[in-house]
Amino acid sequence: MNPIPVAAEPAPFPLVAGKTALIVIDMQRDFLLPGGFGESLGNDVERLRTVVPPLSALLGAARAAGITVIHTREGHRPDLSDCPPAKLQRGAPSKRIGDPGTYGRILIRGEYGHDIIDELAPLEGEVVIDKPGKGAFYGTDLSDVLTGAGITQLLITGVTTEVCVHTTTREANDRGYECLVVSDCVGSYFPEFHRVGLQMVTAQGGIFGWVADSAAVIPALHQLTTTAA
Ligand code: C5J
Repeated sequence: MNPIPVAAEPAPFPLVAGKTALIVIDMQRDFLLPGGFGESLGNDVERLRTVVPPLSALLGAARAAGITVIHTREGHRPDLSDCPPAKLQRGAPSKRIGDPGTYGRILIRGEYGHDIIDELAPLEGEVVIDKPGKGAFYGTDLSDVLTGAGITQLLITGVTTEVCVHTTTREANDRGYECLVVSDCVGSYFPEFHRVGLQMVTAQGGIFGWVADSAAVIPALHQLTTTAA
């Protein structure tokens, strides 16, 4: 089947049936819930929460189209053995990874706050990648999962635009994946970082990939569904 072109910057993005995965990055309670880790650092979590409705709609369309869905969670083992001291010691001294927070120990696997928000909870059979770093490839088996599923195209969503979304997009681009960052399905605590982060993806003819909004991607996913049926 021919790729379905998605209207995107800097050029149409080729959506390829059977070779496309939706990546949902770090939509975790620690980052998104009022009273959580993100808010305790002085951030306005509402900026991230604007991502939830369009991302829910995109996730629904991706599931209906039968494309591979992969969720990620940033976090660490309870003994912090996979958290480099440089990461642990940086940031606000009052709240550090592993400290007790409103939703359990901050960014520790198995804690309530580490898990994905209810609205975007993974379905049975969807892959969840636990990552110790900002990029989803570092220290994980994401490469093996994508290679095994024959994926070449990534729809990248989640938080935050300039940190984990950007790092993952760069890692994926270097590995040869074609990456479309969905602009209203990624979010940042900092509007300026979000805006410039998206510009950086498409600069110089798409140095890291493509950018389009969910209004452009969802109809293409519907088309994938009807063509496959
Ligand atoms: C951060 C992330 N910002 N998921 N994590 O520490 O972007």
